[in-house]
Amino acid sequence: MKTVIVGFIFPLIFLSLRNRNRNRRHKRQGVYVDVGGEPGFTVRNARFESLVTSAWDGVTTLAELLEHSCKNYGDQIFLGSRELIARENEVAPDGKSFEKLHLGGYKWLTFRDAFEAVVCFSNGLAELGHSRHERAAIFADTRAEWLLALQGCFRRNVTVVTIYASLGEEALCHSLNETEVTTLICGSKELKTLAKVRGQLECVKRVICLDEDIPSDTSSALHGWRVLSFAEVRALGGRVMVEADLPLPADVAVIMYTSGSTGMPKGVMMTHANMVATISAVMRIVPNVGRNDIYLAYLPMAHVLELVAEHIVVAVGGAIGYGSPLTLTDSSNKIKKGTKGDATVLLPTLLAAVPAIIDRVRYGVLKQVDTKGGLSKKLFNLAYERRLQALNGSWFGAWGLEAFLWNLFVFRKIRKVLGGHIRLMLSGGAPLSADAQRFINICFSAGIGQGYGLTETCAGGAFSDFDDSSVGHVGPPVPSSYIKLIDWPEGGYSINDSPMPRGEIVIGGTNVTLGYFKNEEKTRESYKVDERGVRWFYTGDIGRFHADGCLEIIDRKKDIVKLQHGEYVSLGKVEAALIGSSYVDNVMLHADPFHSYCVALVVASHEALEKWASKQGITYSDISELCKKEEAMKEVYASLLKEAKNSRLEKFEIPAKIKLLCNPWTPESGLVTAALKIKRESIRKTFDNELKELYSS
Ligand SMILES: *[C@@H]1O[C@H](CO)[C@@H](O)[C@H](O)[C@H]1NC(C)=O
Ligand SMILES: *[C@@H]1O[C@H](CO)[C@@H](O)[C@H](O)[C@H]1NC(C)=O
Ligand SMILES: *[C@@H]1O[C@H](CO)[C@@H](O)[C@H](O)[C@H]1NC(C)=O
Ligand SMILES: CC(=O)N[C@H]1CO[C@H](CO)[C@@H](O)[C@@H]1O
Repeated sequence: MKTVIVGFIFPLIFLSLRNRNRNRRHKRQGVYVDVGGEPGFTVRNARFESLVTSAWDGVTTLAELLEHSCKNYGDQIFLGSRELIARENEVAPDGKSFEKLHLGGYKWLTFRDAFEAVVCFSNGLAELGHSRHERAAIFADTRAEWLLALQGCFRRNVTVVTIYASLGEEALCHSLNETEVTTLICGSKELKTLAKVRGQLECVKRVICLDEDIPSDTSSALHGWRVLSFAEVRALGGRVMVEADLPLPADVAVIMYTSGSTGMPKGVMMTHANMVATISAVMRIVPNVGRNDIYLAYLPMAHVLELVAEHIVVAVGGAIGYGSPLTLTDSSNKIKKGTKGDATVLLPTLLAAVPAIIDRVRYGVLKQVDTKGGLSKKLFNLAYERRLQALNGSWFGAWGLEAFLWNLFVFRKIRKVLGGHIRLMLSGGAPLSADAQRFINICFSAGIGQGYGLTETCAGGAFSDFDDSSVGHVGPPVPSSYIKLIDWPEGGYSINDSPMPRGEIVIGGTNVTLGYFKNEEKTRESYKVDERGVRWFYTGDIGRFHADGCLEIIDRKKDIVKLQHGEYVSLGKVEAALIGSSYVDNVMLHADPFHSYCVALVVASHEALEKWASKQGITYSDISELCKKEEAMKEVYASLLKEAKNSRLEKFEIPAKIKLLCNPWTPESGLVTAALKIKRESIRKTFDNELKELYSS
């Protein structure tokens, strides 16, 4: 999905003396600004009169940013990776076997080591014959070598193409073909995928594998390609002296392929200036990020949020420890029982997360509390309730002895799940629910600010103040962007609406990217330059501005469908209501202009459904059989109706029929994006028959 919503969550301990929150709700954070281009209602960050471009003298590119930090922070630790002690197979009672990892402590590179590795890699790239006009691609999981290879390419003014690991083979070939990549940088896992599509990739000449052990079974399938390891390229570069070939701010740093909800992914061209502007802007509004911070990196680096977050840590001289979503906590899937997860070894102070991961942590905690039951459950609920009430008044007013005691006796153990030192969390991919925000506020003693941005605007957009505890909005524009609302008459949104101006969100400023690679038409559709030279990107999202200058996302243009009799249905709004049912793991509402009612595909929550079935005494051989049962469908539908009623949905908004599905929608299946947003087009295609059935029966 092209939208990357960026939410930031910030803890409060270090801010507790700055009692600025009492009048927070009435303080203006964004102010009206006069701009060129299409008429609309435009707001800028109240604290910065002009748009921010760079926070440092002489730093205008990502290559300069790294060099600057390596000079300043030389012997400090910088990039850490965990040692693999053992890979083991654990066999579950049902005979399935799972790979478990036994991981050791973090091994660190200092800033000096890292810079040396970057320079050697970049020299090696030149030695291999990669010319400056050719592009390189990185197709790998998040790890230290990812950042080193990226920066190595930058020192040769080589544009790097990034591809989500979950994009699928066709999209992978399309991206590599379109950008005529000659050097492909990947992990050994990805080599296997590449071996399968070798025949479709004509431009690729060489492959650099980030792992030492290149699987031998792939070598014959990769015929014609030169395959080297990262260490070999580094060693090659260490033996030669090659003058750096540094980029200019206007040169394209990254072509980031984003999984569009329709058709092939599009490559967004980001310049060095774009990236530096966003990094500088975000740093300015998040004070106190510094060299003592430790950041746990595990989200995909092909995601602009992660790329920006890691470079903020680079800029301030902090440390980055690498992990993965499957090894994050002690109870993560791939962690061998009795050994430690990434967070408990690293003890990070900063963390980025998608709301789905925050929800997973939240459900984990609530489940544990539930299982314990008795007094400790009562205590937790009491503590949670007290803190919630306190939060409702003023976040800082609530920071007293009582809070201290609750934290000491109830929440301290919960904080330990993520190491116990988290000061600041970044959340991206989707809007964070108010419940999840409160959960982090309370259980992790962390204040939450939410933000909003897109790959096309280089993650620039809106960003709420870090000590703002109100829910439901994404804050004022970041200091590198203007946010404009324009009328959308067909959808019934206008900037003259009362009580707040509403309309399509258009983002302008330093951070707006150049457009889509080799796609003039789509670029012209979504980007415009006004008479004053400011670039604007049309997001297709619908928002409204609160009186304090904070933006709230209320809808999406594409997600509003007109039914046969002319009523407009907002798919996202209805889905958000229906997903409240405990039986629903995921849901997609389908509406079209040829019918007067809508229908829904519902992925059942196995746990809730099985619990219900055992209560009812319903027998079934497996969960897929249970999902097919008429009673199950009826039970789920009844609970959807209840949710719909609670959310006051109109009759035409409520699905007239539903299909209960059993298999979860995962990024691997291509039905949701890496950020776990549903991909309507793919789901529609996959369940075409089911949808037809729903309309015909
Ligand atoms: C960097 O590479 C791009 C694309 O090949 C080229 O247009 C640009 O002039 C180069 N920049 C410098 C400073 O040579
Ligand atoms: C990529 O290019 C090759 C050769 O030009 C072609 O055979 C293949 O179908 C292309 N694949 C995609 C997904 O565009
Ligand atoms: C918080 O305040 C709102 C209104 O300001 C109220 O509706 C809600 O019930 C309160 N919640 C708690 C837990 O006190
Ligand atoms: C790369 C890019 O789009 N740069 C523009 C950023 O915004 C400033 C002013 O808003 C323009 O002058 C730049 O050309």
